[in-house]
Amino acid sequence: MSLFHYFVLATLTGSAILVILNARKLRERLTNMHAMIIAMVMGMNIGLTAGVLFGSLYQGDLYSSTLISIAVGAIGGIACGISFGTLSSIEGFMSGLMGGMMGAMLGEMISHEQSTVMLNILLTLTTSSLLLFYILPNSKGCENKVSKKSWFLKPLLTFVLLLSFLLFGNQLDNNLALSDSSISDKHNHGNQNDSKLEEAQNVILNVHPSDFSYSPSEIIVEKNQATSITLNNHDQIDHDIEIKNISFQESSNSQHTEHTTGGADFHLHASANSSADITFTPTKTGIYEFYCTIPGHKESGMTGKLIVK
Ligand SMILES: [Cu+2]
Repeated sequence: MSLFHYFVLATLTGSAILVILNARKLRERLTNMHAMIIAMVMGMNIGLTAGVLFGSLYQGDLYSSTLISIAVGAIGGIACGISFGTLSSIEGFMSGLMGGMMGAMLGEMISHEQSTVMLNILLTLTTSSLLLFYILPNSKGCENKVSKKSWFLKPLLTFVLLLSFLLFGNQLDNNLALSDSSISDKHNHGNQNDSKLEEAQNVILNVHPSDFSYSPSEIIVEKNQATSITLNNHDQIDHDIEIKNISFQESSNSQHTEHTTGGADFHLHASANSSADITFTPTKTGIYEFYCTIPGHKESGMTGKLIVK
């Protein structure tokens, strides 16, 4: 459901409420036939519009869209007829039922873009049909003459109001398209981040057999740039890297902490004869000491320096 769809449903509900209000006010001026025509037109319009809406929303599931649409159409039709009496209610009910069924089939068959156009047409029909209240009583004959000079302004005003209202609804659809494109922009932005990851500064640290040292033992990286550290352990025993109190954002870690000693901020563990890597972004400059946490290794010289510029 997009904003435009909510707009359509709100307009349908508003139209039905306007019919109820107008019916109460103008009931005396309308004949039974007038009332039945209004109930039928409104019920049919509401059913058709709701049908196209749900038909296009639930494309591929005509059963559900038909059920929902005939329910909406029938309720709308009854609502439009109930203030006039039983006959009009029945008329509205059947028209809504039929409109909902036909609308759902139409919505099922047409594309999304076509359904937007169709919804606009049907919405125009529905809202314009409200004018029946003002056209029908006059056709009785008694009030048919032009009494005020401003009479021609009314249809014009109505037209302008209706047009701006519907344009507003369409704007919702455009906004949706805009937000869709901004989502894809964000997506592209995400891709840019991905390519930044690919451009990450790569640091490879080797640990040679029985050497108890890192090669190289000093690494320089740049602040706020994605950095990947690969620890290639060629030794027969496990080694790792630990850096305390370093500010960084971790992006990925192939092998997570296996034997952290308390308070460690950064940890990368490589099992015997294997390698491990971590991608992170250092967020503070400084010189950090790194070392191996396996007992005795640090003391044997497994230390190094990470300089964040
Ligand atoms: Cu070690």
